[in-house]
Amino acid sequence: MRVLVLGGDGYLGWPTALHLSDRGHDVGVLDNLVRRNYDEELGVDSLAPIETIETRINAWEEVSGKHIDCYIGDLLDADFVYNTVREFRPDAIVHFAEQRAAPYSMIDREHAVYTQHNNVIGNLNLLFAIAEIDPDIHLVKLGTMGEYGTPNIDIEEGWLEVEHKGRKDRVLYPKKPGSFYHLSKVHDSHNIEFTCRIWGLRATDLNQGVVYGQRTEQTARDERLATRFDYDDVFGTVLNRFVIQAVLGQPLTVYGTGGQTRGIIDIRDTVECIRLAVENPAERGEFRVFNQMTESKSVRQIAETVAEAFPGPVQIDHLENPRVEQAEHYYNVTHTGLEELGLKPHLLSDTLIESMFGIVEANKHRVDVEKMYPKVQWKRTKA
Ligand code: NAD
Ligand code: USQ
Repeated sequence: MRVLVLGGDGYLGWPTALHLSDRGHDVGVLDNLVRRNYDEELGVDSLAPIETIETRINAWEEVSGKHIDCYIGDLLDADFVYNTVREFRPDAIVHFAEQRAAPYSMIDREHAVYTQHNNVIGNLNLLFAIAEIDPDIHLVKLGTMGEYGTPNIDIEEGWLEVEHKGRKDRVLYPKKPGSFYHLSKVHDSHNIEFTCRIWGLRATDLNQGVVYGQRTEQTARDERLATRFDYDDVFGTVLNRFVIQAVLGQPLTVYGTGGQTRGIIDIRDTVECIRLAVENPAERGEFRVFNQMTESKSVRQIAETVAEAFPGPVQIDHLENPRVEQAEHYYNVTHTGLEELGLKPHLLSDTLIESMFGIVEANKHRVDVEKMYPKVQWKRTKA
């Protein structure tokens, strides 16, 4: 199949492009490289060095003999989006290209507006391009488990059967997101469902949990193929941060009691989930939702698992939570759709965590410890 990966220079987009290319698909990547600018803005950098997109693509061609097309441009530029879709003629478009850090979206008004504008309008430009150029294109869109929040009932895969005053209907699962970033994904989901229902587009919304890990079968083939590995308080995600903190001898930064529970997924499963979704498209008119996570863990359990796997002493600190989120809550998620398509999950294990220690050890001189501590506060009003 011809697959266009939007956000193909990012943490997940790049390894996904390689995974799809390795499996014989004709792959193109699109990116405006803005993620590299956020690093400059925040004064941080990926823990493991990453090459330019051109070097990465050339290295992949050298290693695998396979070519990846590259489109540098912004999803906010509708002409660019239309031209790229016309030129590449994809069967499927995998859409990773959004501002994805919850803390970034909560810095101030400007960052909240930027995040929602970038994400919602970029996605909308894409929906129009698909509808007007080729409505058969299957959109595989990255959503997030955080769209649902932490409701006191089981979380279903996107849809909920409701019985109300004696009548029944199937409705989109109610959303209770926890940041302006997570909200942008809710808005996207609604826009996508609308275009499936009204225009007959076909889409898969992948509500993904927090991803961990840095190496995949393909990126491990050459150092130049490495994907980014973020440790800072804005873009670093919880498990990756804890692993890095353990190796540096820094205390693990559990926010609050650590009772908050999240769905998590290994990066090797992320790339495989995308392949499965692409190779098994939704029907025309179908808005299909999968919960892309393999297990649930509380932040406290994640910290304890990392501490147990690390061969030296590890201190676990409980910081005042900079976010506003439920500390102790019910969390039970249905996530059978991708396993039914054939996903064989890699569950969190000591060996996986141990395999990450080496990458951190080799690059620990690059860490700015100051950037570990959370600075962005969710609260806006005094008292
Ligand atoms: P990332 O920031 O590393 O990658 C996103 C890429 O999109 C970047 O390379 C960026 O330059 C590009 N981009 C952003 N806005 C763009 C625009 N307007 N036009 C063109 N390119 C643009 O993020 P990631 O961690 O790889 O996440 C990818 C997707 O997966 C995001 O949509 C994110 O919400 C979702 N997701 C990520 C995680 C996670 O733990 N990393 C978990 C669940 C869902
Ligand atoms: N947390 C800590 N200590 C830390 C960092 C985080 O306790 O040092 C806690 C947070 O308070 C939160 C949880 O860990 O309760 C997850 O935080 P995170 O920063 O790892 O993840 P999050 O902000 O939810 O965002 C990440 C990705 C985002 C994706 C989301 C999936 O950045 O793109 O959408 O995970 S989910 O959480 O399922 O919505």
